[in-house]
Amino acid sequence: MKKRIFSGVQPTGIPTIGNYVGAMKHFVDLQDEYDCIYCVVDQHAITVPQNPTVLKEQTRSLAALYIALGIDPKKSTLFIQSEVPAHSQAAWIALCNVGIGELERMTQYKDKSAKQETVSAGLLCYPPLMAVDIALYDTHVVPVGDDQKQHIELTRDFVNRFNSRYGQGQDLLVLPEPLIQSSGARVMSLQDPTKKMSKSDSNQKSYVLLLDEPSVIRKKIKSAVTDSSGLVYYDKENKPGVSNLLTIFSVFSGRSIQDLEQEYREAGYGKFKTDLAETIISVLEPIQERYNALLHSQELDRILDEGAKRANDIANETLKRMEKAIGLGR
Ligand code: ATP
Ligand code: LTN
Repeated sequence: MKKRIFSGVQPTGIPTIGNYVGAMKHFVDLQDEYDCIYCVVDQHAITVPQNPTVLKEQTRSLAALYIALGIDPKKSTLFIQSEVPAHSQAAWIALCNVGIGELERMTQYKDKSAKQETVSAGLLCYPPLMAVDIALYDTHVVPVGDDQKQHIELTRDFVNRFNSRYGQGQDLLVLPEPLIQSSGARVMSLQDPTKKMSKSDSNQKSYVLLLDEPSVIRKKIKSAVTDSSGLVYYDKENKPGVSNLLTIFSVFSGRSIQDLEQEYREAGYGKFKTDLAETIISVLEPIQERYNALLHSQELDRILDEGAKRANDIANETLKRMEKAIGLGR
């Protein structure tokens, strides 16, 4: 039997090329080797304030984008988190088996809570929900970007604790492993290459979105921060901007960084950026075409209905197993 993969993306905006390079591109590549389950984690999105109409639109849009990127519903399961109630039911159990101190140590919580006027309890309690997203599907492998490493560690701690508290010598839940790519696991902001590229950044020039038009992509890449040396080579410490662009170029073109350095070292930043923008556009254009055809189709609803059905079947079984072990119900 194939090993199981689970991963999720929040519908907090249109995904950036950072989401693509760090996670979503690999979701597609992993479909043949694994039994993949991918999720639009809308319940995670409401840990910070969201406009209801926009959230609904972004949820559908993200689902369409997953398929446009190449998630094949014949191979993989795609569903929306809130359509599988077992996630919130199991999250309560996880919350009762995770300490507040563990949650307060999460760097994503520290970063995001610092940006909020009022911090919801949900923002603090987000990692146990993520832990059960993963555990409910007996997941072996979780492909994510580098920023999620700490959440996967917490998931592993929860699974180990749950098994030892309630398993009576048996593993009730599967212990998952993160899968973090060696290159592109942390794409940086185009305006401040010391910060992660993020779709919720207030500066639109800091990211390229997967649905940006070619003219916008050209402009954003052109205005990306570099340095004054004029030479194109990889040196993360001293040339963070250029190194970030090289990483993006490498993933989008399938060429090695060394190969790109050889061609562009003395070509000037202008030529380097023009070619990078055209490479990104050539990958994104067909994705955008498929996305536009899918967004309002009944096919998308059919795929999501089928995905929710399969996800509910698997998740309910695990939830029952958890409840029984704990002694909940009659
Ligand atoms: P937000 O910007 O709203 O905080 P996000 O983009 O950080 O959200 P998700 O949409 O949930 O968060 O991320 C989906 C996947 O993309 C995760 O696996 C995450 O690790 C990865 N990811 C996010 N940003 C980057 C980045 N800059 N580089 C590489 N991978 C990333
Ligand atoms: N926390 C992740 C999104 C996420 C996720 C998951 C990723 C929610 N549930 C389960 C992998 C597996 C984020 O903020 N990027």
